[in-house]
Amino acid sequence: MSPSRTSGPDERTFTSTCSLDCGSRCLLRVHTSGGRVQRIQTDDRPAPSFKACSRGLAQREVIYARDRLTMPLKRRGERGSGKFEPLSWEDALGTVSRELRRVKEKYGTESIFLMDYSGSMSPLHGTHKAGPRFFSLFGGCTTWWGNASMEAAIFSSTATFGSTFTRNTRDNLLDSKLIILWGWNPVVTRFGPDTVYYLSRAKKKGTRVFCVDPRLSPSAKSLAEKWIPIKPATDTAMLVAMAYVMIDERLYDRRFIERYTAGFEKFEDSVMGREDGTPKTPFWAEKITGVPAQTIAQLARDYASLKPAALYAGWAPGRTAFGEQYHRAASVLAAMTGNIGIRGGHVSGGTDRMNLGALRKSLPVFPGPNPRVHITEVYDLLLQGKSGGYPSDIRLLYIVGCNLLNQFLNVNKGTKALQKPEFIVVHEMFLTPTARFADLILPVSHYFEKEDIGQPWTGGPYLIPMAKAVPPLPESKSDLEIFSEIARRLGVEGYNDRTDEEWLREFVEETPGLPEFDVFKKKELHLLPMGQSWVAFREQIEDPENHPFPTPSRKIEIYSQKIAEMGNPLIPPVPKYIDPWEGPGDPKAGKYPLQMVSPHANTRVNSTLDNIPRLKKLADDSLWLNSRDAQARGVGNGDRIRVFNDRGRLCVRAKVTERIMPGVASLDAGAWYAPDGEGIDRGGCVNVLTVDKKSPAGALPSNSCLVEVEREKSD
Ligand SMILES: Nc1nc2c(c(=O)[nH]1)N[C@H]1C(S)=C(S)[C@@H](COP(=O)(O)OP(=O)(O)OC[C@H]3O[C@@H](n4cnc5c(=O)[nH]c(N)nc54)[C@H](O)[C@@H]3O)O[C@H]1N2
Ligand SMILES: Nc1nc2c(c(=O)[nH]1)N[C@H]1C(S)=C(S)[C@@H](COP(=O)(O)OP(=O)(O)OC[C@H]3O[C@@H](n4cnc5c(=O)[nH]c(N)nc54)[C@H](O)[C@@H]3O)O[C@H]1N2
Ligand SMILES: [Mo]
Repeated sequence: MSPSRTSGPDERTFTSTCSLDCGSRCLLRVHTSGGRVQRIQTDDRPAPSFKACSRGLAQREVIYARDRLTMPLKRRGERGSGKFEPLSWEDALGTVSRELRRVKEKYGTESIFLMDYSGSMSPLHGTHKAGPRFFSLFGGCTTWWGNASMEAAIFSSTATFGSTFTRNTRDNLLDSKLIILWGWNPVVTRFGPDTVYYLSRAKKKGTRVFCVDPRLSPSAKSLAEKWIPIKPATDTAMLVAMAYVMIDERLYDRRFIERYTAGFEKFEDSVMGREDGTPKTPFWAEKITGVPAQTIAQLARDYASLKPAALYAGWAPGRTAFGEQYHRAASVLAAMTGNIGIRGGHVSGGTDRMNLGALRKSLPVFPGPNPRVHITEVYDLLLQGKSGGYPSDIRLLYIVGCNLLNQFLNVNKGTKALQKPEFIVVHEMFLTPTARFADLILPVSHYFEKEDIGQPWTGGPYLIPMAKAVPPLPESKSDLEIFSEIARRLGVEGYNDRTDEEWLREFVEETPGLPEFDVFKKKELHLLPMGQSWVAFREQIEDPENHPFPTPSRKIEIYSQKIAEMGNPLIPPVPKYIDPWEGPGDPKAGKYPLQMVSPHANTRVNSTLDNIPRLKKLADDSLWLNSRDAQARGVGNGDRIRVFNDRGRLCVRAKVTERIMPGVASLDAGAWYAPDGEGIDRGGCVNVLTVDKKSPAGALPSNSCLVEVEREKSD
C-alpha cells in the first residue's frame, strides 16, 4: 500500500539531516502526520545555505521502500542466493548471542571479525560506534584498519604537518587568485553544502580555476577555464615536475621554505636528479602523465605567481597505488608557494578536515588491543587466516553498516571469501549484495526513526539536531539497541546504561558554546564558536616561535625522519613518483590497455540508495569511453559492452564521449553487484574489476585498475 501524502490535522515538522557517509550535512525539514513522513523540504534561504540534494529529499522513498527489511531474517538457501525466512527478534538475538558465546569459548575472540563501516556517521548511532563498543566489552575481536576514502591523505598530513586538520573554511576561496581542482569534483561528490557556492562566486569574480582530472567532470565543465586531462595514478609525476619548474626558474618562496619547513634540500636533490641522474622535468612528466610539458610548466608558473592560491588536492588521486606520494607532493607545493596558514591559500594534500574539538564527543568506544587487518586484505584473511600470516582464523563475521562485497576491492574473491566463516551476521536496512551472504540479518532503523546529531565530516563548523520524526518501522531497531540486547543476554556489563536522549544531552552539555540541550534541540542549526571563518595553521605561520607544527622537527616535514625510519623503499621520506601497478607502465597494459577510475555517484552515497527507483532513474551507470577507444573497438554510444580483466567481467552501456581522455575509462562506484548465471555482473559493480592490494602506506587503490572493453555480441 502506498503511503498517503495528504497531511492530517496532526501535521508536525521535525529537523534532521542525513547521517550517511556524504561530505555534506544539509538541512532536512521532515513533515509528518499520522506517524508517517509525508514530505521533506530543505533550506530555502539564498546560498550559502544548507540546501539538500535529491538524495536527502528522497528519504521518504527510502524509509517506505518496498524492499526495506522489517523483520529479522534467517538464511534458507545457499549463501548469496538471497533466500531467507523471517524469525522473531527473540530467536534472532538468541541465535546471535549463542553464536558469539560459542565462537568465543571454542576459538577465542580473535576469531570474530568486526566489519563496521560507513552506514551512519552520527555521534550516537554511528555504525563505527555501537559495534566496537560492544566488542571491546565482550573481550575483543579482530577488526580492520585503513580509511577507504583518504588513508593516503591521513598518512601524508600526519607525517607532513603532524595533524589531519588541514582545512580552511570555504569562504577563503573568495580571496584566492587561483584555484586548482585536482582530482576533485565537488559539484557531484559533495564536500559541504557551501562549497559549490563559493567556487562559483570565485569564478564569477574572475578567479582563475583549473581542473586536473582524466575526465571533464561536471566541476571542470562548470567551473574551470581549463581542463588538464591526466592519466590516473600519475599525478605525483606532474606535481614533482611543477616543483622542478619552480626550483629551476627560482619561482618558489624561499623565505617560507627556510622558516617553516624541514628537509627541502633532500627533496630538491631528488627533483633535480642529483640522486638518480634523472631531472624530473616537465618533459619527463609528459611521458608519464600525458600532460604536455608546456601545460605543466605554465601551471607551475601560475601557481607560484598568483598568490594566494588554493590547490585542492582531492582524495581520488590518493586512492591509487602509491597515492600517499601524491598527497605528500601536493603538500610540498603548497609550502613552496607559501600558501599555508594564509587566507585564500589551502593546505593541499591535507585531509580537508577541521578540528571540531569537543564535538567529537560521541558514544565512547573503549580501546582494545584488537588485531587489525587492512581493508584490502579482509578476503585474504577470511580465505587464508593464520596459514596466510594473518592474526587469526575467522569463524564469525559481524557486519554493521557496510556493503563490503560491493564496495571493497575484488568482488569475485569476496564471494568465495564470504563462504568461509561459520556464521555471518549483518545489520542492514536492505538486502544488499553483502546481506545476501548473511546467515542472519537484523533490520535496522532509518535515521528519521532515532534521535541524534548531524555533524559534517570534513568540518564545517555547525551542528544539526536530528529529531526522531517517526517511530521505527516494525520491527527495526537501532544498532545500539541491538547490541544493548545482545549485551544483556551475554551478561556484558556497562554497554548502555542510558537512554538516547541522556547520551545526547551529555554530548551537548560537554561541547563548549552550545546552549542547554532542550534549547539546542529547538534550533535548526548551530554554528560552532570556533567561528565562521577559519584558516588552518594560521598560528603556526604568524607566530612560529610559540606555535610550532606538531611534528618531530616542529616544522612542515618535506623530509620525514619518521617515514625514513619505516625503512620501506616504497614509502620514501621525500615524495617521489613511483610507477604504479595497474598503471600505464604495467606490463599488463598490453592485455588490458584502459585505465579505469571509479568516481562516486551523484545519485548514491557509496552504494547506499542504489535500490531507490527515483534516484536510480537519474543515475549515470554507463562506462565513459573516449571516441578513439570506442571506435577502435567498434563500440557506439549506448551500446551494451563487456568490461573485463583477469578478475572479473561486467556488463553496462557505453557512453562515448570526448569528456574523458583516450586510454581511460570511468564507471561510477556503488551500483549493486548482480551476477548472471555465467558470473558476469549485470549490475555494473565496478569492484568486480579492481584489485585487492593495498598501497604501501595503506591507501585503498580503487583508481588503479586496468581493463579491456568489448561490444556485447548479442547487441
Ligand atoms: N554525491 C556523492 N557525494 C559524496 C559521496 C557519494 O557517494 N556521492 N561519497 C562521499 C565519500 S564517502 C567520499 S570518500 C568522497 C569522495 O570524494 P572524491 O574522492 O573527491 O571523489 P571521486 O568522485 O572518487 O573523484 C573525484 C574526481 O577525481 C577524478 N579522479 C579519479 N582518479 C584520479 C586520478 O588518479 N587523478 C586525478 N587527477 N583525478 C582522478 C575523478 O574523475 C573525479 O572527477 O565523496 C563524498 N561525497
Ligand atoms: N571502486 C571503488 N570502490 C570504493 C570507492 C571508490 O571510489 N571506488 N570508495 C570507497 C569509499 S571512499 C568508501 S567510504 C567505501 C564505502 O563503503 P561502505 O561503508 O560499504 O558504504 P555503503 O556501500 O554506502 O554501505 C553502507 C551500508 O550501510 C547501510 N546502513 C545505512 N544506515 C545504517 C545504519 O544506521 N545501520 C546499519 N547497520 N546499516 C546502515 C546501508 O544500507 C548500506 O548498505 O567504499 C569504498 N569503495
Ligand atoms: Mo569515503
